[in-house]
Amino acid sequence: MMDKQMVMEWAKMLMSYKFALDEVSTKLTILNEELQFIQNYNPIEHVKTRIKSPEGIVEKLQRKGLEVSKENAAEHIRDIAGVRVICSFTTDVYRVYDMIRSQGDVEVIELKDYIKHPKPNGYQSLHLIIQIPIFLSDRTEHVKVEIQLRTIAMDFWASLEHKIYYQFHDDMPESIREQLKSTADMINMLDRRMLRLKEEVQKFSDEVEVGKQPALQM
Ligand code: 0O2
Repeated sequence: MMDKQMVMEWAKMLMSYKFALDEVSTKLTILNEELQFIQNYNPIEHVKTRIKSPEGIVEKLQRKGLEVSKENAAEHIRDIAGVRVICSFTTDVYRVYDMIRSQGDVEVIELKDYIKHPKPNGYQSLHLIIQIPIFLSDRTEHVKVEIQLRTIAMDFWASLEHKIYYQFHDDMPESIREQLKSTADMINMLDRRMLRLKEEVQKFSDEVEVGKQPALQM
């Protein structure tokens, strides 16, 4: 149970995470709009942000066997601020990752590639923990943000798996576990086929463009 003073302190801490999320969202919007302008192409389908609730933070600290304190939360809970970036194709996921990590004020402190190395249940995503500065009236704070990047198809799978997991926890029936794994494999195949299809279509449009050039020069 938190007293009034503690509630105020936690609210202040969460405010910093909210500002960090605002910064990351703005960065992603700028990158997407710039690419739309220059190349007429958006690598990002959509972005979702969320701040973990104080109850969620307390529960995660307790699960990790840590004392509930603001300091432990800031040090050990790295997904207080979470951003999920949904892209059309796997190539876009890595493209957005490259753009994020090359921003001057972004420090990538951890990378987990569950696309190249899916989890045993089939989960695929690229996870980053980044640290970015936020500039307050009297100080600069360096705030951690978890970014999950995945394709629309991977997101479709992960949303259903998340719901199923919360229903069964560790008692998931074997048949459900197997179906989740086999649908994850289908998702992987679908992503690869969609990418091949897109590349093939791109080749056609490039040829049309090349074919057009002499006509344009005439
Ligand atoms: P929620 O409810 O989404 O916030 P850590 O956070 O570093 O202590 P871990 O497991 O090492 O714990 O981190 P990891 O692997 O980077 O996973 C963190 C988040 O990724 C999870 O947050 C989920 O959002 C997502 N995730 C990881 N594995 C799975 C999975 O198998 N299925 C689905 N659907 N999502 C997954 P939380 O806090 O567990 O949950």
